[in-house]
Amino acid sequence: MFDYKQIGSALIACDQNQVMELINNALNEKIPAQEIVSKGLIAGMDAVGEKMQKMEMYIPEVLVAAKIMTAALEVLKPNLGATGIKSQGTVVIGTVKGDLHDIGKNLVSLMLKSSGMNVHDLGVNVTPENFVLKVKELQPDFLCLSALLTTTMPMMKATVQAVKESGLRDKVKIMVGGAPVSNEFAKQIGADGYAEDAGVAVKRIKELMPSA
Ligand code: B1M
Repeated sequence: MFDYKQIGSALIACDQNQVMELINNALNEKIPAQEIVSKGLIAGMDAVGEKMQKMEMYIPEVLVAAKIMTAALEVLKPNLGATGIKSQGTVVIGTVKGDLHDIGKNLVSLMLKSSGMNVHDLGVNVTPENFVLKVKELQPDFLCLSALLTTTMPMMKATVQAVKESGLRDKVKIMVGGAPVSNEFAKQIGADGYAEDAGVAVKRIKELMPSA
């Protein structure tokens, strides 16, 4: 049986070669890429987060671990879902102003693309004004906001508010996600939905898609 914990240990050790070797071994053992991501990489990053909190790992090391995770996701990309299928709708996604965390957002973006969505990823530290500009320009079905810090959650509210003020609120569904975010919070700020992880994000978006 594949030992997913080894991936976490290699992430904590910031050993990219080891992470890549383990991922290739798992793929050779025909383990689904989705499981390698959730049981290996995400669980590993959670362990990195715990070490960060206890000050057993510091920002430069966490950054290296994050870069390794991004590289690992690149390797797994072709195995994460269907490609070349007809577009199922348009999504604009980004991490809100003040927040530089992008691994989770990238994963959501990747999974949405794999499920046939046309995804426009605006990156990190996106201001409410820029979200509004892109909604105006691209007229997406969904606007997805990511936040990993409790201090940047209010930016989600500010973004929903800015979309309202632009007169576009009834033209786009807004979904929020990220570790500190909850369903309650989504309701409080007037978003249309919340997704706890990338898989759920794809499912919810498909359910809420206007033509569904
Ligand atoms: Co940051 N960081 N960090 N960090 N970091 C956390 C989030 C933290 C929980 C660590 C801790 O203390 N335990 C803590 C936040 C505490 C809080 O606010 N409650 C924290 C802190 C404090 C900070 C700094 C302030 C540290 C400092 O400078 N003193 C600083 C802030 C910088 C800033 O943003 N302005 C900071 C910096 C960094 C790094 C740059 C070093 C690096 C980010 C690198 C990068 O992203 N390129 C980093 C990292 C890596 C983390 C942890 C360790 C891992 C985050 C991650 O990538 N997880 C994190 C601890 C943790 O989360 N366990 C931590 C893996 C990822 C796949 O999961 O992002 O949750 P996640 O995404 C999931 C879901 O949340 C959901 O789906 C994803 C996939 O399933 N999801 C969505 C996410 N977005 C969605 C959008 C949707 C739907 C679902 O739209 C619909």
